[in-house]
Amino acid sequence: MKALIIVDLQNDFCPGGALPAPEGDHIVPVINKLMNKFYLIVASKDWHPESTVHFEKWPAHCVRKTSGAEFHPGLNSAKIQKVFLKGTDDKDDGYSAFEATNENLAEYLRKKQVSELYVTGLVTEYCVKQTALESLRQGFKTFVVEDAVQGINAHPNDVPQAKAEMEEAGAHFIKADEV
Ligand code: VGL
Ligand code: ZN
Repeated sequence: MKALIIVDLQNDFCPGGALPAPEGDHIVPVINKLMNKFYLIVASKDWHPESTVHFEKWPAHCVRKTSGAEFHPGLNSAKIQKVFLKGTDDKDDGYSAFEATNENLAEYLRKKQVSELYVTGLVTEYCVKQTALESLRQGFKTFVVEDAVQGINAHPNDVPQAKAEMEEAGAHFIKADEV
């Protein structure tokens, strides 16, 4: 069984948001189409309290229940079976979707007999990377859909370096059309 995870495809990580990936919105149609190839689709949301140590490193973003924390309006979110909320603690970053506090992602996937996880969303060098690395540690065969992720790329090597790290750890990079 394979599952699709959409990491943090929220307004604040898209152009016009508080912490945007410059082309974050470009992956929305790619993911909408990709969803047709999966029975099991889950997503994560960065879901921060108003005040958190995380905002000492980053501009405030994805504060729970604000419009910045909503999914990008173009995303076909009706197809998402479960949303995992992370970064909910005021004392840590909660980058990985496996750190969700409303429900345990690894247990959820195992219960659904998932063995392969396809990772998409925002942003490549933080939450996508940490989710993919933890997925590998949890024993899932892990694919990163390269035209369905986007980075902030504050330093021009950030995204290439993140990809190298994921590959080194055992992640497979594929294109949406190849899924
Ligand atoms: C993220 C930075 C801060 C992400 C979340 O979703 O990748 N990046 N919080
Ligand atoms: Zn965050």
